[in-house]
Amino acid sequence: MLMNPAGSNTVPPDHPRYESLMKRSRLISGFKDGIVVPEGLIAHGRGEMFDYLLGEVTIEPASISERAAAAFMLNARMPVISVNGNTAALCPEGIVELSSVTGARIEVNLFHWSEERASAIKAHLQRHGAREILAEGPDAALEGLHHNRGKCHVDGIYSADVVLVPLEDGDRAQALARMGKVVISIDLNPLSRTSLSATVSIVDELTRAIPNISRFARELGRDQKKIMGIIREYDNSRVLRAVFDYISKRFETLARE
Ligand code: PTJ
Repeated sequence: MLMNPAGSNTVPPDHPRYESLMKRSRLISGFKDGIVVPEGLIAHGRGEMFDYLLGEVTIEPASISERAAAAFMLNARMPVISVNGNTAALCPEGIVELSSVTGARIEVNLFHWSEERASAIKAHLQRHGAREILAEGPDAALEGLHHNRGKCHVDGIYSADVVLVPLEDGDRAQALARMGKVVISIDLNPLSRTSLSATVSIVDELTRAIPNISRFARELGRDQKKIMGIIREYDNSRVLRAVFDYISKRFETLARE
């Protein structure tokens, strides 16, 4: 039986909702440690709801996006993984692994900015093996976002050509897209502005998506021909249509059972 990181309670591994309860537990723990904001707990609930619609599995269209994400990141001049409170709490080891497989920088970017939280998230990622992390002292602003949400680093997403944004706010995803970057989103809501404005929309749960991208990146290695082929053939509108189709067919099937 694993200890529940949120406190003294334990989550029995044979509980049918074990995985889900452990994710909540990680977020509550992150909230108590000043990593996750209260809004992050609400955002997670919304994500859980969409995950139910997908059947809590990586569906084929998401897998196609995850493979494309790996290809774009491997082909990038400067790939950056943007990490917020929820991402750091849920998947720190996965982020560190993906950064090492793809050579992407890790940058802490927050919707609800505070220097203290950026610092706490950086320390949390370092405890999970991350070395270089851009966090405190942002020195740039995303074009068109003249408030805290625009804060970033010149050596991070500001100059990146490919940016992975898990659980991103729509305004910031759109600002990055307007700046001409390849935006790879991970968002369980296929209707969010983030999913609709990304170059590669991964409609999958974060802790499934991140290791999947790492696996695809490892498989692709330095096979430039394969990488370029995947990039050329990738069609994000087709992927999003396939997600809508999957959800509606799943409901049609359930309705007939
Ligand atoms: O740490 P901060 O200050 O940067 O704030 C982070 C949050 C998540 C609070 C902030 O970015 C925010 O408010 O995001 P939104 O606009 O609520 O969007 C979050 C999106 O992520 C929603 O569409 C959710 O469905 C989705 N989501 C939530 N949990 C997961 C998820 N998608 C994939 N995996 C999840 N675990």
